[in-house]
Amino acid sequence: MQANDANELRVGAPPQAAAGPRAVAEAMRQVMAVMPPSRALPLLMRVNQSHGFDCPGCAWPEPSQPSRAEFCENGAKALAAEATTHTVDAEFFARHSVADLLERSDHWLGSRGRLARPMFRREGATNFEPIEWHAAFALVAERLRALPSPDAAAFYTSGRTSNEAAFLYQFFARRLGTNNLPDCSDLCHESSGMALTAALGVSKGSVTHDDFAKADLIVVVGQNPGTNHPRMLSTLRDAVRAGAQLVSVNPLPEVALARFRDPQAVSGWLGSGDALASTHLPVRLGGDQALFAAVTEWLLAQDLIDHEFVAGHTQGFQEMRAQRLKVDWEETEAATGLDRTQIESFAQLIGRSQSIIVCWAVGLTQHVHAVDTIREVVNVLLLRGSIGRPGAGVCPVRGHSNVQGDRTMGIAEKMPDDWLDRLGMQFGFDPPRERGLDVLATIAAMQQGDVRVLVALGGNFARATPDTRVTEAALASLDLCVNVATTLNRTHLVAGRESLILPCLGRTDLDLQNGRPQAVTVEDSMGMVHASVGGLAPVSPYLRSEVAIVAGLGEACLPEAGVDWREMSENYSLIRDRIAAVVPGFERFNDRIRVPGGFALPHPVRDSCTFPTASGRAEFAFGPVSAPVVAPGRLLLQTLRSHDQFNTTVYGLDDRYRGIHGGRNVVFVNAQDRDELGLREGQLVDVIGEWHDGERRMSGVRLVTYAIARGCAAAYFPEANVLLPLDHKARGSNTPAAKSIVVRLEAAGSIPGTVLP
Ligand SMILES: Nc1nc2c(c(=O)[nH]1)N[C@H]1C(S)=C(S)[C@@H](COP(=O)(O)OP(=O)(O)OC[C@H]3O[C@@H](n4cnc5c(=O)[nH]c(N)nc54)[C@H](O)[C@@H]3O)O[C@H]1N2
Ligand SMILES: Nc1nc2c(c(=O)[nH]1)N[C@H]1C(S)=C(S)[C@@H](COP(=O)(O)OP(=O)(O)OC[C@H]3O[C@@H](n4cnc5c(=O)[nH]c(N)nc54)[C@H](O)[C@@H]3O)O[C@H]1N2
Ligand SMILES: [Mo]
Repeated sequence: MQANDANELRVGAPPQAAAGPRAVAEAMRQVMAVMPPSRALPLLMRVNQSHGFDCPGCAWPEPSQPSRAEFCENGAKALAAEATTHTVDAEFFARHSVADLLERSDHWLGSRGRLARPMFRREGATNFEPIEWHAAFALVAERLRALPSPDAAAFYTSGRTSNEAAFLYQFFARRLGTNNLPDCSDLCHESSGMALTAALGVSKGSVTHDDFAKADLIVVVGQNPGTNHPRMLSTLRDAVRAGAQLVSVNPLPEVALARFRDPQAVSGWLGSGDALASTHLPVRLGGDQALFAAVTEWLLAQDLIDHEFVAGHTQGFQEMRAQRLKVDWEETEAATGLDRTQIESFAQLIGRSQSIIVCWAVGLTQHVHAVDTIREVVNVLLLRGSIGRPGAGVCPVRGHSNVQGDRTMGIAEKMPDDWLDRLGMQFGFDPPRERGLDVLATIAAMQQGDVRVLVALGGNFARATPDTRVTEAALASLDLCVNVATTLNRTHLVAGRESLILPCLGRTDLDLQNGRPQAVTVEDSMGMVHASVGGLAPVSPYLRSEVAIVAGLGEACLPEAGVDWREMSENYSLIRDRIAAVVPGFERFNDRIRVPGGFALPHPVRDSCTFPTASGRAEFAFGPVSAPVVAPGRLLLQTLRSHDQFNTTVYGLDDRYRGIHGGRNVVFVNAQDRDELGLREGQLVDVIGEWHDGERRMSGVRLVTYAIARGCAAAYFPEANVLLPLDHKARGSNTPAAKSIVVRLEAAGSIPGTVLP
């Protein structure tokens, strides 16, 4: 495959502030390049408005009073990719063989435009050919029926899928008889869900948008909102203006956390913008558990504890205290790369603050000790009583715009028994109870030949998962892969001896069923559920909604299921009635989505400071504190996102906020580490992952000297997934440890090591 690189890489200094007029110009440029103004204008006027559609980008919530233009530069890129009038039609597939397409980069594939026809690749064929919808559904039904058991199929979901489509999809899988419902959340915030459920009894974040302005202290750990959740910057700016202090804990000095120029305000265009984080702690990768454990030690030693809260609401304090008072400062300094004074000033700030919010994203979740790390963060909030009241709490910032909603709808390999009971009662069947497969287990089952058919409702399984070569081989061995998608990606090409591409409507498209426009619903990162109504004319008459496609599969595969698939697909309110009967918190669902802004799902911790754990109390964690071990001469590498991508969809080759232009094939290294390793700025290196089963190599990568914590390195996802084996994953959550890869750097072209596999 071509690298996502134009070989024109230029490296400059990062800018002084994020956003500003440049961001508006970029947003406009992206949108205008791929559609006429008559389409662009209504698109931008409807995004994130109560009468319009939810931005298909990130999961950051809309404020209760959205501004007229409630979108950001990167939202605009997501909109442009979806609302483009360029199409990938039957003629395109006739012109380009699969072998040809496999040579193309992610950037090239994704920027061809919207998939416009259902396509099929027969076994052994060189090209995809058009197929009619009914024939595609019949083919899937035939292949599923031929399987030895329903568990030989797996049903993947990516986080853009609406609540309605997700609910129908999980019912379809369970009615077939399997809980094999892996999803992108397994690769993303699963560690947050595990940690929060164990500590607080609720898997979701406990703050709302309005809490930010009430906080004294906001800590952003392991997250780069300037790129990945740009609308969060206005929230942070407002909080700072209202008096909150902001601390960023990150191995990189992400520019957007330092200074923000609001593209929607005159001051942002003319002035130098607002300073955001007053403190930046350049922690080492994976050093966060040690950092928060040391903060705990300090708070305990200084007795800066909310004793009333601890006594009234928590369990495990004495055990935790005994363990954490033993924290060793020398080990802490080594693990965090920070010195004791830095850590103590941070602890002081925490000890002084009454209302603390900690935000994090995948910088915390993609580590071997991710679950323990998040529990350590929660320990600190519990000690300060900073949870379950206004202006305080946990804020795991989710990725995809409806990833949280998909989980709420039952997209998970294991749902609670009472949930399955209600599902079974609602549809008159007995849902399977054994735990299904998550993403990594699905790959293992494909390798064993136990999973033979993969259906994917969105996403890019081949590129989002670790060990690219191994995973692609596993995908290639499937009997059939079915991809419901908006744009072309590599999974569609590599997976399955037979492969189906089923083109669907996106969030921005007008979804007419039986002549009536349909709304779908989504849940944001803070548990607000609201409606989304697309308005643009679909680019091809062949497109079907995700709901209609799932219903089509249902009708073909499960005609005897005792449900009227077609009726539900013609009127999504009927699906919402079913959701209301099965999913807690969705009572009177159809009524409540008529309210602009939607409604909040119940959250016992936030609503009444009650903790639905087994003990009825919030649980302190007191297990061992750990950090990644890196041998001398090696670096710890994280994989991260550039400013010009949405996960595996690469919009462009720049990473403006880090000074990178025209290429993605880079590895960021600290100047001192570079010198100690005897390497030079700009030189081509091989990045080599060293594992128990052999090495994995990325060749010919440009070394970029960067202000990154000592001993650490960074390279872009998805390219760097080749370095990561499948068994390097978070304990407990099974999330690939994509932020914790021990590597060796070699000048490119030096003696090659063994390349496995
Ligand atoms: N435009 C755009 N928006 C997106 C996405 C996108 O690709 N593009 N992806 C969406 C998705 S699915 C997700 S999950 C989110 C991801 O949002 P982020 O979590 O912001 O994504 P990453 O780019 O992986 O950045 C990880 C950040 O954590 C830091 N970090 C890494 N390891 C550590 C660590 O050990 N400790 C600490 N303290 N910091 C660390 C990195 O330096 C970086 O700043 O964004 C969502 N929004
Ligand atoms: N090394 C490394 N690996 C990672 C990560 C990392 O930080 N480092 N991050 C992980 C994370 S946080 C995540 S969430 C996963 C993401 O994993 P996925 O969710 O599988 O990947 P995406 O790139 O978001 O999926 C993009 C594809 O979704 C399809 N699509 C887009 N919109 C729609 C829609 O509305 N409907 C349908 N049906 N399809 C649509 C398009 O075909 C597009 O090509 O990757 C993970 N992988
Ligand atoms: Mo994610």
